[in-house]
Amino acid sequence: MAFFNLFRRQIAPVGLVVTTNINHLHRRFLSRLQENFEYDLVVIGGGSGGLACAKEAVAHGAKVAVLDFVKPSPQGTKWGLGGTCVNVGCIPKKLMHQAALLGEAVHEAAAYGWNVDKDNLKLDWSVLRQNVENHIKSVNWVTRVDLRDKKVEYINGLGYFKDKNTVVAVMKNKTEKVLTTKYVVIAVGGRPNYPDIPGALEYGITSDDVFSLKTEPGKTLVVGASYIALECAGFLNAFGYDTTVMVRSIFLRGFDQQMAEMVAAAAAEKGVKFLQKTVPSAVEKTEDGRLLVRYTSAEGQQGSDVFDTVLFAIGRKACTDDLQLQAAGVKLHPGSHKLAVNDIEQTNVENIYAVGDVLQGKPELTPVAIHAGRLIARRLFAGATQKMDYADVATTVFSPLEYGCVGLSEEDAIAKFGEDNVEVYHAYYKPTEFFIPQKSVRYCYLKAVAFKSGDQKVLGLHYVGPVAGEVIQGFGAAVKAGLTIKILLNTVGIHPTTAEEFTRLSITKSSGLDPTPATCCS
Ligand code: FAD
Ligand code: NA7
Repeated sequence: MAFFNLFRRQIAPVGLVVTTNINHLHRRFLSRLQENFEYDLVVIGGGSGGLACAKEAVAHGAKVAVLDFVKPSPQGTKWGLGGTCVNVGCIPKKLMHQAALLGEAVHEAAAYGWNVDKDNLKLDWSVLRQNVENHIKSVNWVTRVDLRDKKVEYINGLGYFKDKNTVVAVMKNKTEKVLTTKYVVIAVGGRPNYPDIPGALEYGITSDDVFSLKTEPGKTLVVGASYIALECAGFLNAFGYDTTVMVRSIFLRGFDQQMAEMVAAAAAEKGVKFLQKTVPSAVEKTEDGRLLVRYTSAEGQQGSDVFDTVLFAIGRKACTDDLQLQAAGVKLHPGSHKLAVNDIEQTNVENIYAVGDVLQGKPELTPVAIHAGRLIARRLFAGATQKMDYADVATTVFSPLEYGCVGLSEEDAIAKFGEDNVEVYHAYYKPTEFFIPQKSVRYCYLKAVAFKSGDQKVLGLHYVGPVAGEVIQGFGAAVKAGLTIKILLNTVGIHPTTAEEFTRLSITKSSGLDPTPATCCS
């Protein structure tokens, strides 16, 4: 610090004169010193968005610190650097989904001639959990090394604002580290909600805990009917645990509802049970240590059942409570814990930006946070002007039969452009590999939502079936590039794949023709 002060007093005035002749890195260095800030950028939150932003900023010569701190869940679960996706989100979820698919594949393997003892299959939860945990720990380690190599300063402290240019990190030992900075990016993400009912916090778990449970989940109630609920219910059921999903209203709010119903029906076909139009009212411990859940239906009927695990997947709350935003003058979006930003992710305070799940009204997805985080850094430190485009972001629900989509749902397209202007091409299909093990093809279905006239620009693509994420990713690029039905149907497919079914669409919903395939096994 003494060096900085000396530099500021002795050299900076001269530096001002020569900045026209030195590169932008030196200019920024001098500007930071003149403004008396220790950092160009402090990022609060070391998850998908925060880390991407920090690394990109450093690559453009900025001096950057990232604060990351994980508060233990009410059940005491905690984890390392990297945020939700790596530790308690996408990564452990995908690994458990893969474990579920493999269990299914063993049964299929028998039909394909493999000599496997499929009737005595049993998942060893402790092996799965340990291997998932080991992978996550290795990612935590690599992330840390990467930050060190890239010269991003990592501070394992809980951040809060002292003013708009001062962030304080509260360290594990409760000491405080004060950081002054020109810019701040808030990337604190969110944490799972608990319902306000007796016993929920005491006995319930969330996605923060499920991937690292020390004892196997056993008979499980999953409360919630969206993305995380259906994914968790899917793999738990596949592992052989009696699994019930408690649905308050609809499945997969915000997604195409025809597809959402299919995802749920496909899960039910595999054994997941559903308690429709029901909410929990209390969780109590029984004498033998299990959990009695009392619930109420929409018609007011009371019921109860006993479970080993109660998993709440009822949405997430942005982690803005600890930030002391008022000290910096940052305002929350009215009535929410999230932050409203303009089209360059800037909050109402000029030097403070936000990215990722903390944003109001943006998709809560890792690649969205990463992309937007990088763009912020490029605009702040590399003179770029490109803005984040939140439209047509492809996503996949890793439910037992996966659902991938990009663009508008059928109902959103109709609401936006009118029923007369929208055409839907659809088809049921039969994946070749399903025939020998005689897997159900009842919910293998896809559709393209498009304008009715002209070349029929595609507004949305929806696919329920195997490897949905892999199928829909490439089509996501095509939709971004302005895909039309004309181009889609003029694309030669790869045979025999399920993705090629998009290129074979010929039946429109409005025709009323049967979209089931005519042949049994082509
Ligand atoms: P996060 O990754 O949540 O990172 C925020 C970090 O900031 C955390 O480490 C937090 O502890 C820390 N923090 C909070 N407050 C402070 C503070 N005051 N000071 C310091 N640090 C703080 N997305 C996908 O794209 N694909 C998927 O398949 C997928 N599956 C998911 C499955 C589950 C079960 C869950 C829960 C999420 C899933 N997501 C998925 C969503 C994805 O994880 C998030 O969109 C993404 O992690 C958001 O990144 P972020 O940077 O906004 O926040
Ligand atoms: P979502 O998408 O916010 O969904 C929450 C689900 O929980 C939804 O089905 C809700 O039903 C239900 N819910 C909400 N509150 C309650 C209560 N109190 N009781 C019962 N059920 C309730 O959250 P997710 O956790 O699935 O996913 C969040 C993001 O993380 C997602 O976008 C992914 O990108 C990753 P509703 O439809 O409101 O009746």
